[in-house]
Amino acid sequence: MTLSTKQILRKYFIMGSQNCKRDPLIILERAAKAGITAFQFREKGEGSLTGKAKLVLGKQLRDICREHNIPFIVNDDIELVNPLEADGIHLGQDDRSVDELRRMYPNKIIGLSVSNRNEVANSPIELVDYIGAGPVFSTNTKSDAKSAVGLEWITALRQHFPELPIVGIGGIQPDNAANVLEAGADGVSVISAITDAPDIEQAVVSL
Ligand code: TZP
Ligand code: MG
Repeated sequence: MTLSTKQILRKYFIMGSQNCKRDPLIILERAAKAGITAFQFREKGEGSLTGKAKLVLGKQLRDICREHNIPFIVNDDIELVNPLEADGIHLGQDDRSVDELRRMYPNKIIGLSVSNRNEVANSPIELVDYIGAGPVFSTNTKSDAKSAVGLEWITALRQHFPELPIVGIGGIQPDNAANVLEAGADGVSVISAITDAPDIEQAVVSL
């Protein structure tokens, strides 16, 4: 069964080893079995792996995704796309340009983060497969996260782009995920809601 991009975004788990207090492979394996629909390898920030160790972990995580038929997306690590045979790449506003990446990878999933109207106006939205909107709520997971933009941002994007796949990010937990979907998102992307969950299966199911 091939999922549409909107379906892929429904429960989008993002993680790197720096987010994990337990073995990242076990966390991903459990999350995959419980029903996540996409995974993003985001090995970045304080305590993250680099070089060979990063590549080795990425391959192990990719293999878990393959086993469970879950798209494997890398976070702006362009140099990892080929060695990890990633299904897609997620770009921030300060990363390589969408135009360039689309030329390099015509058939891969390309996602782009947008936090405000100015970023939308300056981005080639027609070239991306989905947008990540946020931070919806405040988060402690990303030290340089912009300030929370609220559910209003999701609603505004949905009004402006009725058909575009949109995923919310930032501070999303089982108790507020439904609000993000009601505001117009196709799905929720989360880090700590899964990495820090006492019961991973329950967290994934209730997102
Ligand atoms: N981009 C915007 S907020 C954020 C990223 C990567 C962190 C999301 O982490 P959490 O734990 O789901 O709030
Ligand atoms: Mg980035």
